[in-house]
Amino acid sequence: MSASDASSADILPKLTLALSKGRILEETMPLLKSAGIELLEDPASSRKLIFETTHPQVEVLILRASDVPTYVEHGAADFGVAGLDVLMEHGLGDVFELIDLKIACCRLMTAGVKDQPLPNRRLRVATKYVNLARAYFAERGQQVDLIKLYGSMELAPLVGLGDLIVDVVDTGNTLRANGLEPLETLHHISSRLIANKTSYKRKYQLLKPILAAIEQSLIDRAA
Ligand code: PRT
Ligand code: MG
Repeated sequence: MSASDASSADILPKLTLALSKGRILEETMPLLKSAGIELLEDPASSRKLIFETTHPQVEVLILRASDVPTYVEHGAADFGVAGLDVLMEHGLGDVFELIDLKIACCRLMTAGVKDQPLPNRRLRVATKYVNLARAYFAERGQQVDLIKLYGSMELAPLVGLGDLIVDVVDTGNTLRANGLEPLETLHHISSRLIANKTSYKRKYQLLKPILAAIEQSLIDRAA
């Protein structure tokens, strides 16, 4: 590479993409590949948090799933992938939701101890989705006490921390393995491609072919 190549690469505008490790990263990678974007290193075996890609203008940030909307909202990342559960809990207002990627699908549900009737008093509900749980029970006119947790919700009812949980469920195996049963569905969930509003306008020329390639691979996938 000549000196002039290096300097022109430096001044090219960058697009920063926020992803989270695990199912979202795994299921987003094939879609990115269709847009010519592959990570140069495997995040599973690296402690890095910023990754270069085969696309000279795209870099990937690996974040905690629940932090993705915050990075995108503040423009610390230009675009990102987050579950609808995380987006709704965060509040959808300040980012553009561009594409339903139809990946990492699951349901946000209430669950309780299997075959155990609910007590006849104000229920206690343990969840990391306190905003969504509050809205759900308020809509039903049901007064509940919410207990905020950050993980392992399935444990709570087993040790008397709450009568119900609100959590995402895929196969239901984790509930069953812990003697719980799924009850009501609050929302059907999939992951969404979101963008910072300013980045979307300023970097549209850079984003456009990436969005088009992702949309095309979703069409091919559905066919
Ligand atoms: O783990 P961390 O606290 O950092 O964040 P996170 O749990 O939000 O991240 P991650 O990667 O686990 O989930 C990212 C997104 O994937 C979520 O926001 C959902 O939109 C989506 N998703 C899809 C799921 C599941 N399926 C899912 N099954 N997220 C979590 N789970 C959990 C579920 O709660 C259960 O504990 O996985 C476990 C196994 O599920 P079952 O029902 O198949 O047994
Ligand atoms: Mg998790």
